[in-house]
Amino acid sequence: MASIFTDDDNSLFNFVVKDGKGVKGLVDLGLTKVPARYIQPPHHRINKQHVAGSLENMTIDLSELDGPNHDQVSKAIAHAAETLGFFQVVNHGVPLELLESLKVAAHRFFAQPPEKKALYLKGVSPSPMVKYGTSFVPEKENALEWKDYISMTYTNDADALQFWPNECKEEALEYMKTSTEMVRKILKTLILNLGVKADDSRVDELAGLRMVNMNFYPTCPNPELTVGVGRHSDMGTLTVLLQDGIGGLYVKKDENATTPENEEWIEIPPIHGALVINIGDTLQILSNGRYKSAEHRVRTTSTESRVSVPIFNQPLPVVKVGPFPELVAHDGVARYREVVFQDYMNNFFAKSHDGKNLIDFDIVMCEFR
Ligand SMILES: O=C(O)CCC(=O)C(=O)O
Repeated sequence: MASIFTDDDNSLFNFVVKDGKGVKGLVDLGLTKVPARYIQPPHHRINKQHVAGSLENMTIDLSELDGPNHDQVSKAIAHAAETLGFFQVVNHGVPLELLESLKVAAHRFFAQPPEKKALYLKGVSPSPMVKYGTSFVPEKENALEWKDYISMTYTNDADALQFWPNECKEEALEYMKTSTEMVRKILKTLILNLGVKADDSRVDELAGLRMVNMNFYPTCPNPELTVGVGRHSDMGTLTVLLQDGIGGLYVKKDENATTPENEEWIEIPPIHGALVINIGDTLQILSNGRYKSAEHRVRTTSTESRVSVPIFNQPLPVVKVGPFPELVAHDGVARYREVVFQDYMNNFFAKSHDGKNLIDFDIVMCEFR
């Protein structure tokens, strides 16, 4: 297969990105080694030596938030948000059968012929709220990510039912709806734990922009050279993630580790029926740095294709995101400047994945003001 692409022309890029064949299209050609365009520089590869085990004891039973153990569970959620920025939840209110159907729906969407998926490419998709693509921002990346995706932003039910792909729309919509109450509860708990009042309208506007993605990571002939998703943090408030049983999601343990040699990464193990929750940049900013929006990334595998289904819960675009005034008064400093969420999003999608550069830039802005 390698013979149909050359490294010095755009044929591979056109095939994968512009024509919408995706990584899946490449793999279906039967390639035996990854094209040069997918080879990551050494510091972005996932080196097994830096894996410091897996996150076994961070599973929280959310049903206990409504019972006599409320205080204990609420503290456990805050502790996870202050330390790793990742935890898993069970008894979350999303039916287990739906979680299974979602994985099936994701496989169903990506198993379609490329021309069906290409109907949702940017620029031709029937709605700007639905986008099929590959990698993250391929035009800006030196090395591409080994991932195809479909992204569906929720505006209202009628639009979702009209524009989201038939192969997955019912499952995706139901997932978003049945997880909304859980997101509200976790967010409220986290805000209250900061000593800040959390009325419903504030909570709703902080998580009012919801995007359901389905990620597809085809089998890869050289997992040691590639990444499924490069190191990044999420920009929103809270991410809910369903992963299948294959594994490969890693979180950076110590955010102060600055060189690849002293970094340690922890795997978030797949747990049947559980959902992964992680803190996004918005919550780190709101909390004036108390909660950690953890850097994470995904490895590829040579054995089986993997799917994951995140819901990115984000502030409405017009919302101004800055540290809660109560915390600034207490801390004597605002560690982040206030930013309109739409601007933060524009910056996020303008650059390739490269750790926490966006929020770190915000900190620098504040220190030098
Ligand atoms: O696939 C995963 O486990 C994580 C996906 C992710 O980090 C993302 O879509 O931003």
